[in-house]
Amino acid sequence: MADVDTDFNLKVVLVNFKQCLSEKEEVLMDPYLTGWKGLIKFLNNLGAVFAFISKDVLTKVQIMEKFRNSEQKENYFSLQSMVKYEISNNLVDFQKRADHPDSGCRTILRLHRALHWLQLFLDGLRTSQEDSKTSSLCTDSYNIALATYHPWLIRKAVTVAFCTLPSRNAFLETMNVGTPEEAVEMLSDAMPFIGQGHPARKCLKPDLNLGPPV
Ligand code: 1Q0
Repeated sequence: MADVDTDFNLKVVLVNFKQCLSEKEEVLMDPYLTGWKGLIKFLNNLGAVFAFISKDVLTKVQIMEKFRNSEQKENYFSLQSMVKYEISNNLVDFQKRADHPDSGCRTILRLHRALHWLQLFLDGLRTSQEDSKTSSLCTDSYNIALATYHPWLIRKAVTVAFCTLPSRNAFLETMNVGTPEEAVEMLSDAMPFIGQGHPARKCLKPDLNLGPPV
């Protein structure tokens, strides 16, 4: 089960996500979940205000780990094999959350939307001025990638949590990859492969008539 200790190094996390993508452009579940566990470490270091976010992510990672430890584990080897298996066995709710409230498809879709937020946020951090506010960078990326999918109460709670974030440079230092300048350089190297995760988002909408899993 998810074993989340406290050290955080963004480079290690990004390497995990890089390892997700197989030569056949499949997204492999185990390194994907390991990458997420790294992000949970970071969230845990941000303080109590972020606890509700890290709890939600941990729950979703645990749902996926349960599949990977079940008799069906081979079907959850990659995101693609998971989609194929769950769709062909009617294991995904499309109209309302009912018979399969915690399907792999709905769970991964939510994690993947959050990774889109992260991609936008890290790019904002990389390209912004030294005196930029992290709360504004976070809010802008949140509004693009996630806010549409969250109810009013969550949107408000998230906005309040963003206001407690450290400054841009302090943030870059928490990445544990050297000085803020070195962190920016590392992010510049990493951004192209972060974008490569997108084939996975396509595979989570296998039938456009059905829409995304609810
Ligand atoms: C840096 C600060 C991090 C802020 C995180 C921003 C994302 C806000 C997400 C808000 C989630 C609110 C909690 C619950 C939401 C759920 O309702 C929702 C839907 O799930 P369900 O089952 O109810 O349908 N859940 C989600 O949308 C998933 C949200 C996951 C958020 C994951 C955020 C990952 C952040 C990691 C921190 C990485 C920072 C990177 C390091 C940078 C270093 C310079």
